[in-house]
Amino acid sequence: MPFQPALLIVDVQEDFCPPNGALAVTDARDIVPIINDFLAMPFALKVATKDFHPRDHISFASNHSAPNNKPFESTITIQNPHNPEETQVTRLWPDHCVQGTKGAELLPELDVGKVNHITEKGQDKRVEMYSAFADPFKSPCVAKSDLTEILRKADITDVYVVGLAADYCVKYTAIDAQNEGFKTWVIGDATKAVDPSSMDGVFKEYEKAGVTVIGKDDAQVQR
Ligand code: VGL
Ligand code: ZN
Repeated sequence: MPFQPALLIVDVQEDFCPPNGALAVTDARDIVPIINDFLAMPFALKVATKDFHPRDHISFASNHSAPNNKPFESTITIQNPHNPEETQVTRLWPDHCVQGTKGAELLPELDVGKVNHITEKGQDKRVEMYSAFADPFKSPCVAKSDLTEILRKADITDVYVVGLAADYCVKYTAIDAQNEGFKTWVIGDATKAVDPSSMDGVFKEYEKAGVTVIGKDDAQVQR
């Protein structure tokens, strides 16, 4: 298969950014110039994803009752709606990226005109979905995006991942991309983490999964 790279821009949305984001990641806006440089390069396909929740989403602390409803702190156990035996422990967040709100919008400084496709995710209120491919349940999977199909249709071989947040949606999206059979590269300089101290653990998970982390000057888009 000829080398056919895609750029995947994960959740570069207002709610993940200072100054007004509900779940603002420190210095998140600083990665946009780097991402715009990548958007100017000849990728075969450029996709942006959006976290896109309904107001009653299960990951919002506001939809749970005290005392286990502290954003950033509390965790809850979610059952697979199709299979009570399968569960996931997940963190609660402030309300964020609610469909139709300013917080869900992509940053205006992002060069969106060069994006070929936008994939929305996290619409199913019953499950958390960090990965832009699917929710974490396996037997069966509950919510799947259009992303695999979009990448396959374009005969993509390699996926280059940038965006927010490095330790949540970027991580799960990159690992899923590799597991879907795409050679996956995370451009470390073009991501920011909710908890930077967690990144050593993330790099270990990448190694196990076969995902490669590179610097912004090491991405080879033409071969
Ligand atoms: C994300 C927390 C909650 C992300 C999305 O895009 O990394 N993090 N929802
Ligand atoms: Zn979310």
